[in-house]
Amino acid sequence: MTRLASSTLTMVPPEARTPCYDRAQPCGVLHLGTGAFHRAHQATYFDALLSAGHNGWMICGASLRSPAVSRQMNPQDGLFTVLIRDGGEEQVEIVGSVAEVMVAPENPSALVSALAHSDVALVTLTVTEKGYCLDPATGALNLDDEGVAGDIADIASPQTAPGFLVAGLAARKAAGIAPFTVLSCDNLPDNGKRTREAVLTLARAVDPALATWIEDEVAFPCSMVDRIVPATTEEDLDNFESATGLRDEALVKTEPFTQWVVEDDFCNRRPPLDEVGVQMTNDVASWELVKLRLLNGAHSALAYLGGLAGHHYVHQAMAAPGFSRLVEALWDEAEATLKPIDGFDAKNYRAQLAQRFTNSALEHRTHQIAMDGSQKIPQRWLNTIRAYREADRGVPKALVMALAGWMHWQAGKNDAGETHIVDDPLAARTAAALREAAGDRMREVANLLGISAIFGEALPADNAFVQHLTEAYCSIGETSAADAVATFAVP
Ligand code: CS2
Repeated sequence: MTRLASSTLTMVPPEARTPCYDRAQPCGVLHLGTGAFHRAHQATYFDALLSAGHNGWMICGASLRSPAVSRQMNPQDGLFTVLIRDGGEEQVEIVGSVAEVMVAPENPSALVSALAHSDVALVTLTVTEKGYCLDPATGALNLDDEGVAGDIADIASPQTAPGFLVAGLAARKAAGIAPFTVLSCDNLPDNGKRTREAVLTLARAVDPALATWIEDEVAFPCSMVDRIVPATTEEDLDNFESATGLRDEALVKTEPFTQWVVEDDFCNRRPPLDEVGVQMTNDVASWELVKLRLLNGAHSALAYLGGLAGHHYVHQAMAAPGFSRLVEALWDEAEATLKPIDGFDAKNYRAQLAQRFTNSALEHRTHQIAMDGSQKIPQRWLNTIRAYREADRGVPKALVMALAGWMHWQAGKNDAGETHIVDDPLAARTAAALREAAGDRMREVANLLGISAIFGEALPADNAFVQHLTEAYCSIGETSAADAVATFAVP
């Protein structure tokens, strides 16, 4: 087996784009969470930047959990393939912007030293929603989280993303090195603000003077990221190997669409990302809401209802009876809660989303999107429902149906009675809520709504909402998710 690496780059098919720049240059970026999304998104923008001759913007990657990514990438000198798929078409790019990947748990202080290196001007993060250790309902740092408590007890050996940021910034302050900019690239509303709050809360708990310095000196711009990146399968790796003779364990597959909107607020050198298609703006929040409520909101609805109905992939769910009608209704509800943005055309955006969701070449698994729902649904659905209710528009039926789907998903069984794992940090809580209700559907709904870390206090007290939700939940229970969606009547 021949691995993709600098020495085997010549074996890559001639039509593939390969790095045309000297890769032996400083890492201006340190990235936390070098998973598939980072590789198909931010790493491709930095690859374009380096290709355009902007030196010093290689990425030093870090995995905060498993060593798997380093085993995939380090033997390949950080190189990896991006397959861009659209229906029957495929484009191949070899990306060279990642220099190496460190494994934080193996040597936390090595990562802290890397964060303190003066070449690093920017720290980017894709650690998923749960990686910030926030309370999903309030967005504040969860001080009861084990990792956070560990960081407070021993910040020299951090475990969490906020912990590494605090330790890295502390090391820079101590060495008299200017701080890096912290750029969150996760699907959270106000991701920069939330990251800042989390870092400040943690810093206050370990060293108040450091917290003041961070408050005064460090920029935490918000950003909106968008590209659909399904998890790579063994089959993808095997197919690439049989076509090229090269094994690429770090290969990622994605769609042609990509978008990155970044708030123009940097405290250290700013990479000229605007030259490679990044939208620099001062109104990221509006873009973020559009993306979370329309794209991610619909994605999660397709994941739970589609997953319950037995659809493995998003494009299959989109083609099943009633699903695209439900998605359109969900978009109507979500759109009603958004304020207009200059240069944003909701009709085109929705049409483009519908097309992206039907890209069958992506094979985007509903179960992948269903992961970590407790961390996702507050910003994807619940804030939308609240805004809709506050504007006196009645009860948003499609969002409520989606939420009823999420509730059924927690039982770990689909319409056909096949079991699935509820992959979620709060899975034990949702399971206990269902168990306690002993099969009484009204109580199941009430118990799940009682998990305030997800639902807060106001929504569970909203009677009209609870009544509609209970009806939707019962209708799925009495028939099936497939039927409930097929017969979903657009109000
Ligand atoms: C998806 C996202 O897995 C999920 O929750 O909704 O990863 C989605 O594909 C991206 O946000 C698209 O930009």
